[in-house]
Amino acid sequence: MPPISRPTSGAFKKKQDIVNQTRNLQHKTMGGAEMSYFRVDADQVARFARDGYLIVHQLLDAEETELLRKIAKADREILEKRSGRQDAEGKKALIILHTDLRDDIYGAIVRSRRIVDTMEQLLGGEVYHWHHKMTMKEPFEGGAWEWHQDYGYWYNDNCLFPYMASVQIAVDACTKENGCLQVIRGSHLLGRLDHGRVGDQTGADRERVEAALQRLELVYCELEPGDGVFFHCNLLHRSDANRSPHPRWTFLCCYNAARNDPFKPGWYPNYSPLEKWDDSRVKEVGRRQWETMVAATTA
Ligand SMILES: O=C(O)CCC(=O)C(=O)O
Repeated sequence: MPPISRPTSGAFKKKQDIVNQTRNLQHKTMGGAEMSYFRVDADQVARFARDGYLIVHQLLDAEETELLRKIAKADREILEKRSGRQDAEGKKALIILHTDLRDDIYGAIVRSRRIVDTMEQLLGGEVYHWHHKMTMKEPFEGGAWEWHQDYGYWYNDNCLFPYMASVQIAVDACTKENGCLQVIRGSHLLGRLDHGRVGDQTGADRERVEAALQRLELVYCELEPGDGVFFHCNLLHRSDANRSPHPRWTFLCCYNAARNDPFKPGWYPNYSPLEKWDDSRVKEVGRRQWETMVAATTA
């Protein structure tokens, strides 16, 4: 176990986060209904540069979150094609990953301005879609994700610079008990560490991780459904096995900077422009997708 465990989320911090989040919601009137979408500000960009991560509460609103949850949980492709990655103890965390974008709720979230514009601010320039995925830990069974940096292995996908980042969006509530994301604050500044095999996964050098844990703060990113955490590709992160009766599904969208196009083709896509969609399309596309799914089951 890591020697230091100091969750940051005191009452003050939580309040501050909510104040910041509220300040950064952009209000629009769409068809008479008031809609609010997240827009990152300079202070949050600076915090991301310092900490390597940024938590945004209600990145998706209640209806969008519910659409994502019910579509994902009824999605046959996820159930049939997801695969397991064994952790150090032999338990499996489940994952399904796509490099293509479709006109479904997943594609609408990946392309949504609130996320793409934020990524562009955080990474300092145009970004494109690297991949997106659902990670799933079923009650009592779901395994851990071991300590790693995403650039620990994306480096081997021919990206020269660590100009890459992800956002993890909670589909279910993510808690300490069901294996929420843990991050080592500021560890993205360590640079890329050596990685090796841990179970079926790629894990960061244990000795370095322990040394980082002695010096930097371990943060448990507990999220409500619809909350998101943006994190830098060199940020050390992990998550525990699910020891609870509650599922823990999360949706992750991953981006590469356009100026960091892989220097030779690999498994992940080379640069192609990412179409940005208005935030309102998440709901629009999600509602249509859900209606189609319901109609298919009742036909
Ligand atoms: O789902 C999780 O908890 C972690 C996923 C992760 O580490 C990753 O996608 O890099």
